[in-house]
Amino acid sequence: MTDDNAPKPRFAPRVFSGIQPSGGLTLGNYLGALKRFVEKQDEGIETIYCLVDMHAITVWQDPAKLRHATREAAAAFIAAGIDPERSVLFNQSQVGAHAELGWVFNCIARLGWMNRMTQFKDKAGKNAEAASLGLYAYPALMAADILLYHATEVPVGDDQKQHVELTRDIAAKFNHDYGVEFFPLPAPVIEGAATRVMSLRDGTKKMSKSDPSDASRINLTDDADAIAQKIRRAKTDPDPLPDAVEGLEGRPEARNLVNIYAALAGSTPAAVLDEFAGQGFGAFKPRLADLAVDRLAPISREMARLMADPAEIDRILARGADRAEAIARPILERTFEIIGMVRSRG
Ligand code: AQP
Repeated sequence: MTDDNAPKPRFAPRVFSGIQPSGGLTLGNYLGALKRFVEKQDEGIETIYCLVDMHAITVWQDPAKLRHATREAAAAFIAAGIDPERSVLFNQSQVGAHAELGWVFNCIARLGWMNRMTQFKDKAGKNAEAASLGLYAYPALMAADILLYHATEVPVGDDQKQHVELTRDIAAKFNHDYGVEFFPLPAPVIEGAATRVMSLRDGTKKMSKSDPSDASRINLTDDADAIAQKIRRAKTDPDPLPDAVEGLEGRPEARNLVNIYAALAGSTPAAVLDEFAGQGFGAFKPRLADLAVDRLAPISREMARLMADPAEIDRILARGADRAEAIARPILERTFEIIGMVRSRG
């Protein structure tokens, strides 16, 4: 029975998240983000998913490769289970409101906040002077991506938690400065056994699509042989698997492979160790490879099928962009009114 007197949430539940088409998607993107996006869609919440091509160009992208990666990422979303009828699926640059609200948020975010963003430090590295201004401003554009839809939930991998928290700070400061309750404070949703999939070559480094070493990651386009070979060659240690999760302490590579297994199997690291305790990687890796191929091969097959018709992918993105624009534009217009911009074009 519903309680009619219970306070109504001010914002309806709405999910927004995105992935950069800055290369082919990896197992990390799949387990940390894409798989979760599908689960959210299937929970029946309104879901909006974006290929954030404007974020991708914060570091140099070859134009032909960017176009290809954007279509391929769209194919990956659909192959993984995103239904473009039930979810809104589009690429960011087709909805100009993202850049417009991004500018407004550049004027809300404080330099002190941006200076604390660890991803900028990681990506800019030692040569921060040569990094683009866009790379520095990236989190303000990401806040715009989310708040443009009044999204309340943002499924992300662990590495993006700080950016979603910054989004909350930007929303709160906007609301406070203008004396409104206009933007929701969205919550990061970081769940599952593999919220931070690590490199297969270095268990202390995140698996990343832009890592120069292809052996460090599993790509969603890898065939069964490539997946098996990368797992066989993944860095490990000589000890057998422990019988409890605490035994993975100080063994980042072992922990990573156990987490990947658990996430692919829809299980938990503890249950995986129950099954494999005492076994070495010689026994564990082939089982992990079989599981990975079993889960990923249907996705890469479907991606290949979809990529044979790029015009259809473009049509899906165009339709998604129209639907996204219909939600975003009124929110942007209201934002401009709140901040005192004259809007006289009707
Ligand atoms: N290794 C990972 N484990 C779990 N989740 C991950 N994500 C990325 N890598 C992992 C999640 O995927 C979503 C999209 O990420 P992104 O493409 O916007 O950028 P990113 O986080 O910087 O990912 P990459 O692969 O490392 O991209 P590049 O190499 O271009 O910088 C996010 O939800 C992210 O958490």
